[in-house]
Amino acid sequence: IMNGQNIPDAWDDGAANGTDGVRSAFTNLNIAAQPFIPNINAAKFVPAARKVEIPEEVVQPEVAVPEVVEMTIENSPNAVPEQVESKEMEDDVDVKDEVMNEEVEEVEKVDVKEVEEPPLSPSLINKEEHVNVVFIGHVDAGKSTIGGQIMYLTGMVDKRTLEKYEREAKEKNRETWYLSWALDTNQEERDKGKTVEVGRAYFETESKHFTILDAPGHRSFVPNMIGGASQADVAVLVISARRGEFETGFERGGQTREHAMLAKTAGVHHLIVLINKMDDSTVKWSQERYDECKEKLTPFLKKVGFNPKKDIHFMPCSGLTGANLKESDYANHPWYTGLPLIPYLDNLPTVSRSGAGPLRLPIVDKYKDMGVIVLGKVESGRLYKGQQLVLQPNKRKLKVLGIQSDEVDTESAIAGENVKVRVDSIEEDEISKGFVLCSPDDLCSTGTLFDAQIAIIEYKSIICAGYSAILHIHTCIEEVVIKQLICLLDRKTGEKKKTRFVKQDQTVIARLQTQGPVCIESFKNFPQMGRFTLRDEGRTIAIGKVLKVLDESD
Ligand SMILES: Nc1nc2c(ncn2[C@@H]2O[C@H](COP(=O)(O)OP(=O)(O)OP(=O)(O)O)[C@@H](O)[C@H]2O)c(=O)[nH]1
Ligand SMILES: [Mg+2]
Repeated sequence: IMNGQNIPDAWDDGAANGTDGVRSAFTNLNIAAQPFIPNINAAKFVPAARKVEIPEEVVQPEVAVPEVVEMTIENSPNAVPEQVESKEMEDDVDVKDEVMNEEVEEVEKVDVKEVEEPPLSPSLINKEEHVNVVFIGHVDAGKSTIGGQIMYLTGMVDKRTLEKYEREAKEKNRETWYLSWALDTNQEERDKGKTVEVGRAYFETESKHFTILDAPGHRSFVPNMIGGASQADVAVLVISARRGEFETGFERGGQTREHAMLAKTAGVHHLIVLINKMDDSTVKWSQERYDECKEKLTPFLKKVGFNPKKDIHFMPCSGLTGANLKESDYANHPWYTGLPLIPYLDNLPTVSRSGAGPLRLPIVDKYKDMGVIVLGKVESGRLYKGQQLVLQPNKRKLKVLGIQSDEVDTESAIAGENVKVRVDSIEEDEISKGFVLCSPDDLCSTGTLFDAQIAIIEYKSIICAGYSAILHIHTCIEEVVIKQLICLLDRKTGEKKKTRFVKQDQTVIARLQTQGPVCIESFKNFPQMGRFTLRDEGRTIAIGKVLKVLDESD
C-alpha cells in the first residue's frame, strides 16, 4: 500500500539541484531552436460529458460524478478520496472571506485606441477541432519514440526519412532511438538520447488535428516540461513497464510522480496513462506486470487530484513496435479490449471553443526574426491582426502585426490556440517569459503579494515563514518567499487553526511575496493564472491556488 510518508526519499538524486540549476537550465535554452508548429484553434478540453462510449475502466454509470475540481490533496496520506467534492471551491470562498477582508484591487485601465474587432469568419468556426496533447513521464520512458511512431503511423514522417534516421542512429550506436529523432531534432538531444526542449509536431485523424508536445523527462528540464504542460489539453503519462525502469521512474522517486502532479497543476483534466515497452523481454505483454504498474500508480494519481474513474484511462503499448497505438494487437494483449491510443484520442468528447472574455496570452517564448515574435497559448479572449494590446506587468502598449498557426498566417485566433505573434512598437528585451498580453480595457492583475492555499506534497522538513522557493505560475517563474503562515486547513472538516510551521501532506493558507511584480489572478476568477507550483532545489514540493492578490500596502 502506498503511503505518502514513505514515498519521497528519492527526489534528490540526479543532476541539477538548486534554483541555480533551474535558472541555468532556462538561460541555456536556445529559444529559437525548435521548429514551432503551432496548432490552430485548439480548444479547451473538458472531459465531463463523454459522448463516445469508451470501453473498460472509464465507463462508470451509476454515480453522478461531480465537476472536476483542481487539486484535491488529502491531509492524511492513507485516506484517498473516492470522490472529489465540488464543494471544495466553496470552502475556498469561505476561507477567503474569513482570512481576508480587503476589496479586490482595481485594475488600472490603459487607454489605447483599438482596431475594430472583425467578425468571426465561418471558416474559423468550422475549422476541425484542435487538441494539444503533451507526453510526459520519467526519463527514457519512451515519450519521443511514441511521438515519432505516431507521426509515422499517421503519415507525418515518411519511411525514407525514418530509414535515414535509422542509419544515422546506428552509426551513433543508438539504433533503437531512431523513432525519437522525429521529435528530438537537435544534435545534443540525438547524441545524448534525451529530450531537452519541448518538441512539437502535429498529426491528423479524420476528425481532429493534434499537436504533440513532447516533454523532456530529465529532472534538469522540468521547467521546460511545465511550459509544455501549460499548453496542453490532454496529457499522456508514459510509463516504462521494463523491469527496474518502472521502479526507478516511480517507486524510488523519479519524474513519474512529479510530472503527474505538474500536469494536474497546469490544468490538464484528462490523463491517459500509457504503459509502454510492453514488448520488452522482461515484460512480454504480461498482464500481471501491466496490472502491477496500474495498481501502484492509481493511489498516487488520486492523491494528486485525478479521479481514477473519470479522469484517467490506462492502456498498454509499445512505442518501438507501434502496437496498440493506431491498431490493437490482440494476439499480444487479449486482456486489453479498449481502444488503441490514436482512436482513443480521436474519440474524446468534442469541445466548444469561444473567443469570449478579455484577451490573456501568457508568453512562453520570444525571439527576433525581422521584428519581435512572441509565442504562447491564448488562454482567453480573441487575438486579431491590427489589435492594440497591453503587455503586463510593465504596461507596454503594442500592436499585433501578424499571427501564425501551424506556420500558416491567420487573421485571428481564439482561446485554446498556440500561436506565434509578430508584435510592433516594442523591443525584444522589454518582453519576458511570464509576461501576459492583455486587452487594453481589461488588464490582468499584477502584484508581488498574494494569499494562497498551498498543499505540501513532497518535503522532508518543516516549512516556516521566511521560507523561499521558486514559483511557477502559468509561464512565469519567479522567486517567492512565504511571508506569513495564516492558518492550517483541514481539508476534510474545513477546520482552520493557527500554526508556526507546515509539513508534508498538510494544506496551509499563507501570504507570499515575489521579488518582482508578476501577472497573477485569483484561482476563482481565472484558474489558468491562479494555480501554481512551488519548487525548491530542483524538486516540486507544493501546489497551490491564489486566493487573493493584495495591495503592496497590506
Ligand atoms: N523495448 C522497447 N524500448 C523502447 C520502447 N519505447 C522506447 N524504447 C527505448 O527507450 C529508450 C528511450 O526512448 P525515448 O523515446 O528517447 O524516451 P523519452 O521518454 O523521450 O526520454 P527523455 O526525452 O530523455 O525523457 C530508447 O532506447 C528507446 O528505443 C518500447 O516500446 N519498447
Ligand atoms: Mg524524449
